[in-house]
Amino acid sequence: MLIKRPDDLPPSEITPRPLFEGRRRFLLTAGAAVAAGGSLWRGSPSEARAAAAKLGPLAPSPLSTGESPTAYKAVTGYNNFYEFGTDKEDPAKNAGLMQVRPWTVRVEGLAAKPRSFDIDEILKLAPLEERIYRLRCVEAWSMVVPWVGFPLAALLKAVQPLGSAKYVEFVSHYDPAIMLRRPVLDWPYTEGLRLDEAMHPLTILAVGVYGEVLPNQNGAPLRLVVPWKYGFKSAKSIVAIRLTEKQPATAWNKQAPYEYGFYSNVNPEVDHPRWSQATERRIGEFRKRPTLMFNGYAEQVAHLYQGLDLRKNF
Ligand SMILES: Nc1nc2c(c(=O)[nH]1)N[C@H]1C(S)=C(S)[C@@H](COP(=O)(O)O)O[C@H]1N2
Ligand SMILES: [Mo]
Repeated sequence: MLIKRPDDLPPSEITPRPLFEGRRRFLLTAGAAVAAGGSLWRGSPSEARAAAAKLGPLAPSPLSTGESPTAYKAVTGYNNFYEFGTDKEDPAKNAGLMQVRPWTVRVEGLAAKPRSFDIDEILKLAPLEERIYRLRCVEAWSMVVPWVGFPLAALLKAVQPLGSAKYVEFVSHYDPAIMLRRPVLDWPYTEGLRLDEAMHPLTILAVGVYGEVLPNQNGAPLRLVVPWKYGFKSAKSIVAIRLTEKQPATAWNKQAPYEYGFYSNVNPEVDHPRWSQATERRIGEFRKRPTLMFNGYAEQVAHLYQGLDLRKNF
């Protein structure tokens, strides 16, 4: 986000992992078919997968978009996870070093019953669903991702937030032994939501993608997904979730406060200071498409921001 503008990134910059070649094409559990176009980015008949553990069976969610998911190899090979490098292909190359078991998530702060959860305990809190969501990166590209997860609200309710809790802070794992030490961001990566945004039924914790356990580069074993906000709000590899009274600091806002606000709702009318947010390039497509208000989720979330000046609160 600091270095390259989206339009400077040709698809040829991304090398597909040889791992995927010659393996069998995966069929979506929920029955949605990956578009079988010729290009790498649309998914070809020879598209193939690493052998990850299957999750499911997963009921299709009414909250899913009807759009075709972006190719598996783009979803899992074109990533932003700066702890593992700032190029899009770095996370897939480097995140394998991260140990995702055992994994503990502290859910703490202003709650009646704050406590730590083992990841396998979290998996049993609520039924897993497939949620096919649009993901709009602040860099003006987008994808459609078939996440597997459950509402964040289920985990928050388990600790009983106090009336004084107004915000939720998310803290990503940081291990300097295997991650970038250069302070590109103020590690650990942190993010935040208002409590009502966090409790919204569209807000999920994802543990899988494409019907399988989340690859490390996508934020294993547990990452946030907030589909109406720019992708950077969706913190990966979460180790702590904290209920707070004050608006938490966030990694990108600390890094460049005039460029990345706390809300970061997808908004075609409010440009990033260095580029337009009016259009986006869907990975796998050539022509740009218009960016939709709240990434197309206005009907479900616009009410959260009534009376708020979205230019000031960008
Ligand atoms: N910890 C952490 N979380 C992160 C990031 C990151 O660099 N570190 N990048 C964010 C950005 S900019 C985007 S667009 C999404 C990308 O998620 P994906 O790689 O699963 O598509 O993750 C977000 N979560
Ligand atoms: Mo992003």
